[in-house]
Amino acid sequence: MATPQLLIVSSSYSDTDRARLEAAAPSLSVGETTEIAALSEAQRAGITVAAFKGHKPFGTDVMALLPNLKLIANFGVGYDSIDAAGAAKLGIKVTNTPDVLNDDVADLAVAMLLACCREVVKADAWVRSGDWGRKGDMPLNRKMSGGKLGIVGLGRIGRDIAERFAAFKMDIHYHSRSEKQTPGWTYHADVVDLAREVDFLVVALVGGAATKGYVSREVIQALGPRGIIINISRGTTIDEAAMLDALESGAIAGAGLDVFLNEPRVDPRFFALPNVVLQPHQGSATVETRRDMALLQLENIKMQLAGKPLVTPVN
Ligand code: 8YV
Repeated sequence: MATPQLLIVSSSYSDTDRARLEAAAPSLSVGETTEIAALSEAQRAGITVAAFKGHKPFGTDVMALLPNLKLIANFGVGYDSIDAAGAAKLGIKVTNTPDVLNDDVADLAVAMLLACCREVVKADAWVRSGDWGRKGDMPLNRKMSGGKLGIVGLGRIGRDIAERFAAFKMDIHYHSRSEKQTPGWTYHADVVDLAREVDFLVVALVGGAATKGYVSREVIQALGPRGIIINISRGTTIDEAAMLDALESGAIAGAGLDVFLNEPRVDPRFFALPNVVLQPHQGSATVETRRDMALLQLENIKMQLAGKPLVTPVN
């Protein structure tokens, strides 16, 4: 049997994705990076490519266990779990799966803000529980169209989100490292100023150390009692304790969250809140997009194995 060259690191690949990876090269599988140390020295030495899907750390300590590793191909646009700078120093390339998921992630941001404003989840329960028949109409909710929307992080996904909300006749404001060419959206150099200005704040930052707690207690306070936060980025980008305090005290009105600090073990304080819409990190989780992400990851792996330039390198 040929020496396994490809290490599949995930327990969550679909059968189809896994079969495609296994067809690309002789492979070995582990569920998590923490299981790599248990492979034999010969197995670890044979690995040149890792197909990674997950959010547990892939640091240089793990990379050091794979002395001939040349590529970590990440399933996902966000690669904050991987120490990409450390990988570069070890001569290891990292790739991600950008762009193919922008539509779905942006769609979910819209869905969550609409769900918060129009109380879609509560309204569904109102009908199902029979309250409509028993109690009559539900109390009125809140208009989203025409509101003032702020985006923190105007990258590829942030821009797609802004374009969608612009179609809801919203006044678009944003904060990012630098001012961008936009169709009339307002730039704020200071994220606190942005929060003070808008009704709705959508967080579309990259994850990682540089953005940890970027949406701070001060930003959350500045958003104010009518403010709603939407997060489709990473749980780390918001000071989660400060956001929970603000949601509980009414310092902000609500939140729509697809990502959490300790996901999938979400802080139970969230479960008691009537003013949040909670999603299980499913921004990119449609059949169509997950297939495209898998194919892009696979394409990078095939290029590496063929000694050709990578499609979407990040380091
Ligand atoms: C994950 C994501 O990749 O692309 C990203 O950055 O967060 C997701 O699409 C997905 O949950 C698989 O782990």
